Amino acid sequence: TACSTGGGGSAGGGDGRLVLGFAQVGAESGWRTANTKSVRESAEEAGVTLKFSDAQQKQENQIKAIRSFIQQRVDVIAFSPVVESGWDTVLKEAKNAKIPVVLTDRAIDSKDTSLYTTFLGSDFVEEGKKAGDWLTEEYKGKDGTVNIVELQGTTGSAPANDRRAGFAQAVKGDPKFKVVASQTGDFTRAKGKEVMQAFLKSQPDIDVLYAHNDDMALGAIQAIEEAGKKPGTDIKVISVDGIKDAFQAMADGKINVVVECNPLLGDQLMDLAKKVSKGESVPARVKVDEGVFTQDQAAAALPDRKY
Ligand code: GZL
Repeated sequence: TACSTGGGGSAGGGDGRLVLGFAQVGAESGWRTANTKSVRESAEEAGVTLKFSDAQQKQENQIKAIRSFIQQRVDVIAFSPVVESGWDTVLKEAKNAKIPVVLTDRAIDSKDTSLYTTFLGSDFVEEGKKAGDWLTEEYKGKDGTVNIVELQGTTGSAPANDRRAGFAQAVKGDPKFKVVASQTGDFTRAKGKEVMQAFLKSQPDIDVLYAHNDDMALGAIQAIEEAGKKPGTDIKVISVDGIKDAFQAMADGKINVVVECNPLLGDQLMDLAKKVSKGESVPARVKVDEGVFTQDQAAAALPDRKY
């Protein structure tokens, strides 16, 4: 069949519509649900035929999905890599099939940057740094050790690695900040609660929780309250993402600051996919705008939150 767009061929039956294969991480968090909704809605609006797979947070399922998209000869493949490593083989297969690949949300650590055309997503090191900067500001001029426990995102994922690095970088200048425990909560509420329960048992004195996403923070808040402590007061809570439930928790005084991570990538993804399929040049890196929200801003911002 004639290739309708790019080198991919016309998996959509040659009706001229772009066919995009999207291999999503899973449905582990409020952020992910919002990201999926954005991709689906934007594909609809852009007239893009979307083939969507949910990998339940397993790399082997994402690899299977990408292979299936290659078999179906989609025009473009996009995915959010659940972890940073282990993608070269399958992405070489996509390259050999002349199907361009767009990374969205999370990045990979492959040395071969020819394996994907562009990366659309946040700067997670910057997000970690914003979290650490808030903490150093909060404790400016106060002495005495500040004991921090950290709920890391999915082991091996770019957001977990980079949010940890950015935070550590921001607080390393002041020895009063001590990360006394750091463990993955896999970006989920259930695991975040479970690990926070363990921290509360093993750590005699916790001043701050730094959670790599809101879902783990919200799970941890339940554990903190069940332990008879006040989240946001006895234990300060720093979180990342900015889902509505986190804004509500901030308004309720249970989270102190949320570093925003924008999941609404759908429109930019469709625009990039169309350009890439036509062989038009696109930037190698497309960042997204995002801010930081503190408790005093939460109530006013809540009505306008889109996810
Ligand atoms: C970040 C994204 C992370 C979110 C989590 O861009 O990959 O994965 O912070 C989600 O909520 O599970």
